[in-house]
Amino acid sequence: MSLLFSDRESPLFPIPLHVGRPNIGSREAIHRHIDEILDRRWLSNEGPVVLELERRLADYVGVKHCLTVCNATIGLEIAYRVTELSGEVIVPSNTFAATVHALHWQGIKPVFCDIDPMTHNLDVGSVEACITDKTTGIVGVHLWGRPCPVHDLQRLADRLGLKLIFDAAHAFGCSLGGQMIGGFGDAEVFSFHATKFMNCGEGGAIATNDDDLAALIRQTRSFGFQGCDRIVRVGTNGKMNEFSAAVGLSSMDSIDEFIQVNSSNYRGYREALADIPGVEVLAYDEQERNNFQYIVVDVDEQQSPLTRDQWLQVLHADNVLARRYFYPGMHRAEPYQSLDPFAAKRLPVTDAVLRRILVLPTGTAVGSQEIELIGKIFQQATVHASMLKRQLPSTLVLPTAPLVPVSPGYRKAA
Ligand code: T4K
Repeated sequence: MSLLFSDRESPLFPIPLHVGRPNIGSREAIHRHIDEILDRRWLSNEGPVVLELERRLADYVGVKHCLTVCNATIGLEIAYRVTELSGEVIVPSNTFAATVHALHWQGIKPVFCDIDPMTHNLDVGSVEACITDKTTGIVGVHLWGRPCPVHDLQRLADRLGLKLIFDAAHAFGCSLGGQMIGGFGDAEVFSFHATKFMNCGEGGAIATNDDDLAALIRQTRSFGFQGCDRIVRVGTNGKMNEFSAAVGLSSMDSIDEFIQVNSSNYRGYREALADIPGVEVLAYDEQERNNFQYIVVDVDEQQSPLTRDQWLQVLHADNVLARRYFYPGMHRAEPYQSLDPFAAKRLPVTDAVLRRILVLPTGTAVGSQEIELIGKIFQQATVHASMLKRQLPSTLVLPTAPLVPVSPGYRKAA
């Protein structure tokens, strides 16, 4: 029920607006691919659609190898394993669980280090301060698609003989200094999950320019097989199937359109929220290529009429299901909190950033009309801030129910 529009009995948006509503490419292309896949009776194991997608991805990114996997989480596990990470690895806490779980899953200790307050990416000074004689690598996350300080991290890694992996789950289609993300470090891992602007339903890819590493990745994602019945190393099942690759190919066909929509939404949001005090849509560097897939709002509670969590409640009441990625941080998630209970002491910037961020819906399910209405919610809430402040707690108790679609309207939604 809307907290702002008292003339309305239902929320402003009858159908919820999600942050991660998938972009859908050409249905005809997907159906055609699926028919061909069924005719061929070749459904997985490096089939022709997967191989075509890998060629397209590698061309787009400008890397020698872009090896598909069933999701980025497994992709990270494989990347960590083939680069022989062990002992301790430096990683940000302000990331999705997968970056960190994939380390712990393989018996590696994640050591959280702090981030830069402007970029939200690894702070090189903090990385260096966390290094011990057990450190074997650094994992950077190109958060929101904005690149890490790649060159400084590479220099540090080279100097200390460390491996450097990038979790590029958010950064497909983004560049640094004109070079596409995918070609940096030892390997970079993309996500093509349903909620990513380029998606396979579930999927991901490991990009690398290293031929030997690529060969290891191929074996590792397929049980360690070399050829038909020879197993040469420990492996897993990380293969992408043909149906996911078909969705990925149609997504690649529409990639320019998806980026165009995201970019226009980004501009729309910046305009719509420009006059709200203490509320700022994080900027992308327009000298670079961006995918604009995350609309990240920074709330400065000293200036803003409402706290970040109050904004969240106001938006949710009108069915704008904004998220506070990646609150409260992996250092406060189990088992990491118990394993390193004092991590927060060295993460003041991480904690501050995690309290300020709100992510708004975008993608092809959102357009200028929705953004205009969301702008109106912010404006009205600013006008009625005193009333809302009396009504709403300043910090939010997390909902226990998942945000799962139930309305029949979903069937019709684009
Ligand atoms: N590294 C980083 C930095 C990442 O952000 C991620 C994933 C990974 C690694 C691992 O990548 P994968 O292994 O997933 O390939 C979502 C995504 O599930 C997750 O992939 C993504 N990051 C993360 C940032 O967002 P949740 O838990 O916030 O939301 P989820 O999946 O429930 O979806 C969000 C909303 O989207 C839902 O409330 C409803 C809507 N939705 C979702 C799906 C799946 C739809 O409308 N349709 C759909 O099909 O994690």
